[in-house]
Amino acid sequence: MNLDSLIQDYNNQGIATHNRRLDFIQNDVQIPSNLIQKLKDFQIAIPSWALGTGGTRFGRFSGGGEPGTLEEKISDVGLLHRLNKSSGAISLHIPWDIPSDANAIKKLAADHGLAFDAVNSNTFQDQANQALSYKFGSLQHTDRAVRKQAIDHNIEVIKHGVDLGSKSITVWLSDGSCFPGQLNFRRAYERTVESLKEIYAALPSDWKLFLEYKAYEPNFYSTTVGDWGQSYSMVNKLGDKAYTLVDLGHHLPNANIEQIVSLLLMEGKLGGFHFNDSKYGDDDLTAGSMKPYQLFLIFNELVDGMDAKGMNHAKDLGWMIDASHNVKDPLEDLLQSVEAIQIAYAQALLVDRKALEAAREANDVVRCQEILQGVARTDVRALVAQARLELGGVLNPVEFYRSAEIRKQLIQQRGSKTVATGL
Ligand code: RM4
Ligand code: MN
Ligand code: MN
Repeated sequence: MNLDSLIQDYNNQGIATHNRRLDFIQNDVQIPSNLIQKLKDFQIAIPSWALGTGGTRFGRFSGGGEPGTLEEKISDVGLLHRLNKSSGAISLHIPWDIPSDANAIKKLAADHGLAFDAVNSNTFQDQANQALSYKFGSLQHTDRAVRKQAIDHNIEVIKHGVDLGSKSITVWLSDGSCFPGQLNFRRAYERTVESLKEIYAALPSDWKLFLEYKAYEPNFYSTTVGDWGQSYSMVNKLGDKAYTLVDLGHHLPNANIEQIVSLLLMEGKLGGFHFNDSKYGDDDLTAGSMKPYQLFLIFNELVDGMDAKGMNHAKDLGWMIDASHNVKDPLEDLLQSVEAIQIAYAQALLVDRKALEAAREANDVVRCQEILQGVARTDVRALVAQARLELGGVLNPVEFYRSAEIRKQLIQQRGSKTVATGL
């Protein structure tokens, strides 16, 4: 039986239960009339570097059937999108995923209903054929020739993106220092800005540059783009097309990410997101698996801040997952992440903003908490499933993926020893 009819059968079996759950929430909660449409419009890009099993520096335990080529990666993302109808884009990492024939890759993606989200450069590793080393940094490097090599690589990445119809580049630098005294902070900052300006100058007019920050790792003493303040001050120096990108795992413990998001949005400098979750550091775990309330609070600020500026939720920011999967099937993990993001978004859309604002003005702290937690404790999964169903997706993607034994088929097709490039 083909996938479409399997999905049809599966949905038919679950529809009565689904309708009961949907009725319940519709009777229980005041649902804005455009909520389902907003959920339907909201697409989350899947990273090309997270379709295989990730590892730690201690080991890697593959589950088999990993995509060995870019074509197979696109087919995996296409499959996710076929199931959830909300993963309609892929974000490529260069040189891990260089399209050899851009037109053919573009067509393949389009056949799966996929667009290309931000392209990502990589100057945090040395490649086999590379002339100069990034051991002591790339855009900040003391040697102009190394900086030039890194700048040229970023411009190359933009060119690949143009060929694919991508509209943004994400720059994440591991530049920094491992020991006190190693680096002149001011010079490193200035050199980085200077290099970024050259990359920025190569941006097509309808493109955006996202500058991602990270507090530490692989440099353990300082990171040159270490927090949102550093990224924000740099993108301000670049121009209107440069924005800060927030990766949820890149903060020091207990950072108030929702406040950072709120202020960056207010300043018009929030460009995009890398979703994941973490307990200790840049753990790259499934979105919403550790701190679902924080994810909701972040979406609460996103919706509030975007509405304040009349922004389009689906299109005006880059929504991407950046995760790694050590012990889960990567495809199941990504389905879980997308669902968690949609749940947090749906909940944020349910917040009674007038009531919240009134309670804030009255300094009614208890009421503020009641409003937010009331929403966070509402089970909105039937709303998310309804949006998926209306788009032709699957009622419960993870359950369907298992019942259709998709991983088993992928292992049969690709073998159990394939290794995907990426994290
Ligand atoms: C970094 C960062 C970047 C990602 C690389 C692979 O920690 O999050 O976004 O491109 O990992
Ligand atoms: Mn990231
Ligand atoms: Mn990261």
